[in-house]
Amino acid sequence: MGTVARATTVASGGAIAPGNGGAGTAGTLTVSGGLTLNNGAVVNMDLTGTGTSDKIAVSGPFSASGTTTINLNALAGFAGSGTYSLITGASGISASSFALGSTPSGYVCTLSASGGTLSLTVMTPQESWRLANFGSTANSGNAADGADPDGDGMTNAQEYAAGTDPNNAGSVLRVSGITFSGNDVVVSFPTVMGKTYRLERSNTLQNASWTTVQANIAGTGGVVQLTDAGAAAQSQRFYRIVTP
Ligand SMILES: [Ca+2]
Repeated sequence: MGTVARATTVASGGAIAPGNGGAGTAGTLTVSGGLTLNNGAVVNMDLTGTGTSDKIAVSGPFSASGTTTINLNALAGFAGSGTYSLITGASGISASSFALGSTPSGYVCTLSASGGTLSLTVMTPQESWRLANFGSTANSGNAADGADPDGDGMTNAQEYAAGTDPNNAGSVLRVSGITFSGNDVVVSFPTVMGKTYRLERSNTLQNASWTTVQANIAGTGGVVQLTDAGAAAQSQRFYRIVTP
């Protein structure tokens, strides 16, 4: 879908966009006279399938100085999770020469380079979480959503939602303290920064009896205390903490 036979240099502020017609369509741009990326260069790439997305195929010498920004644009056929070869045939290419600019929303994108190929790995946030905690993106074995490898009674899917450590039985979402304060009950629980929580109460433990004490509780990374006003007068009351 296009060949540049001469030596190609992308200067600072200059942009290169493979594909038939450039941005908005996917294809391979062959640069047969070598490619030089100068600090501040921009590469705009459209993503569809893992084998059909934009790619720059280099033959001849390759060099990159400073940082080139790669902007990723998901087309209608974007395949999502997978590995995409962005630049091939670029002897000596290093991921440290590149920074990602815009990326598809809802995905975690990382760059890596090996053997002259710059590759893009696309993961869902949950796949990225599995990789960080279990070394695999696959929903299987210890990394399976329904598994509980640390034996704390919370499945991996629950620990992902709560932001807790699935390999540490001491890192778990639960009410950690209930104390009386005059006529009120004060409920404590450990939180994770960036997560939101809801405190619920029930007098009977019946499924339909749970009601919200407070919603949209912002995690701080520390223990949060909430007051259930007047609750000390109840003969019994139960609490649970949930994530939305
Ligand atoms: Ca667990």
